[in-house]
Amino acid sequence: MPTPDLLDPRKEHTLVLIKPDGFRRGLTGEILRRIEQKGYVLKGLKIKKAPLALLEEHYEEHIERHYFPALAEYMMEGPLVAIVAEGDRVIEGLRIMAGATNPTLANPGTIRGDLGRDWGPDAVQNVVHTSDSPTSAIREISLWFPELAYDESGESAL
Ligand code: FUP
Repeated sequence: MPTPDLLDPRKEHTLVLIKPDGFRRGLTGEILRRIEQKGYVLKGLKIKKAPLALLEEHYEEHIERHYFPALAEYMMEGPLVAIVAEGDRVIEGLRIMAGATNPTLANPGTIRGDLGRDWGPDAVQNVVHTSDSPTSAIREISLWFPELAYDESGESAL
């Protein structure tokens, strides 16, 4: 009997984080609205203060980079919102909706282009994170939503 709150691995999922700048600025509703109006389905949603150990795992590819300490500090400035979104090609779709990493350069119409900008020389505050590949999405969802671990039987969906 499948457990109803597990994710169906036959469907595509991605992790979205509304970073602390986005949450603090009251942009959560606007970002959720965009995700839902695009037609993606919310499968997980929580407000959380990220511990350093979680960020070190989440940003494992960046941990040796010079900017990692500033990035971690920014990500721990306050609560963030973690989201699992579901839908066909949702990983690619949300990357396009998020826009370029640098919010000053991100196109208008994207989340970062419409809602973000540079705020000075410290960490790039770009409002959202979205998973960049199916492998990253599975890894990141299991980090932020261990309770939503994929149902290997493929039988369950919310
Ligand atoms: P993205 O996939 O667009 O979220 O961006 P990256 O995976 O390249 O980078 C992850 C995060 O590291 C970005 F959100 C911002 C931060 N970063 C910096 O702060 N400085 C840099 O030079 C590069 C990335």
